[in-house]
Amino acid sequence: MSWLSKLKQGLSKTAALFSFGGAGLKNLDDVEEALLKADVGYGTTTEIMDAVRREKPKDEAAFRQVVRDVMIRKITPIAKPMMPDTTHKPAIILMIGVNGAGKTTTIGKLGSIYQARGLKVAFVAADTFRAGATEQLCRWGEKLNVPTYTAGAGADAAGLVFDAVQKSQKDGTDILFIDTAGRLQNRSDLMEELKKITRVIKKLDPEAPQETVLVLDATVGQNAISQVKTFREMAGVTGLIMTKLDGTAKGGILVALADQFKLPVYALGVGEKIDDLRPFTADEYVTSLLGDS
Ligand SMILES: Nc1nc2c(ncn2[C@@H]2O[C@H](COP(=O)(O)OP(=O)(O)OP(=O)(O)O)[C@@H](O)[C@H]2O)c(=O)[nH]1
Ligand SMILES: [Mg+2]
Repeated sequence: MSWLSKLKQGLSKTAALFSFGGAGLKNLDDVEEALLKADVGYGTTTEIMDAVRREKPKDEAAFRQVVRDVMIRKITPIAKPMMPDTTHKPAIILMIGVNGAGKTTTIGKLGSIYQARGLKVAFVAADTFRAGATEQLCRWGEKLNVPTYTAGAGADAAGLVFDAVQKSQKDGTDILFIDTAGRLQNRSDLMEELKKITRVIKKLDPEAPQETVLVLDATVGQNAISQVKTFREMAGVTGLIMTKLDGTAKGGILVALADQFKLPVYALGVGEKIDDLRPFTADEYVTSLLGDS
């Protein structure tokens, strides 16, 4: 299946909310409700409704164009590929997020992408909290033949990161991905650990981490907003990756995030397999979100 059809299929539950049909145009309340249900957020919904009232589209096609224009305008500035500066060795990418968001899987997918570009990649299994987390990243490492730094469950994550960064600085690694434990916003101990990891990295390289990527699960909908707020405060997020866009009706949340935070969205996850991560482009996304009809 092509990438676009996968995204379309993934967002089809959201797109179904936009199947206004002829009747929808007569009832602006229905339109407003569809937008709010798709989680595009209150601000974007208001803007779209204002544009609809102003431009008074005559038919379904014109109507969809108005919605599309507002969304494209919101999303275009944040649809940026991740371009770590690999003249700086290693570029350190710290992956963070709540439990089960898709951090480890996304590291595997990203590792494969950068490796295919001829870059020397390494992983750090700094999730020493969850049993099995190290093995999970090691499996990706083995699959890709990417060296993976490990310390095992219960070890000091910051200590492992220190060693891994130091070794990578010597052996010419281009990109070092650091996997971290999932942490809910209210786990202050784990949030402190995250700060400690960042401090340790900076001790060895004041300009690092080059990227701190917050991985968000699209299925959580509006909760993504509070996740961005908390992690941004704790760890200074530089960009977002949204996973699980296959099979959610909450795909509109990206529009709300774009509106509120202006953080770049580097990629989208549309499945569990290695090639199920793709760059985020405004046009493809909005077309998938609104559906074809
Ligand atoms: N359908 C789908 N599943 C995904 C996607 N990304 C990750 N997953 C699945 O989501 C589950 C959790 O993914 P992980 O990568 O382990 O998530 P994590 O953030 O590392 O989880 P913790 O380490 O427990 O915090 C796994 O079963 C993945 O295969 C995606 O884009 N689509
Ligand atoms: Mg993980």
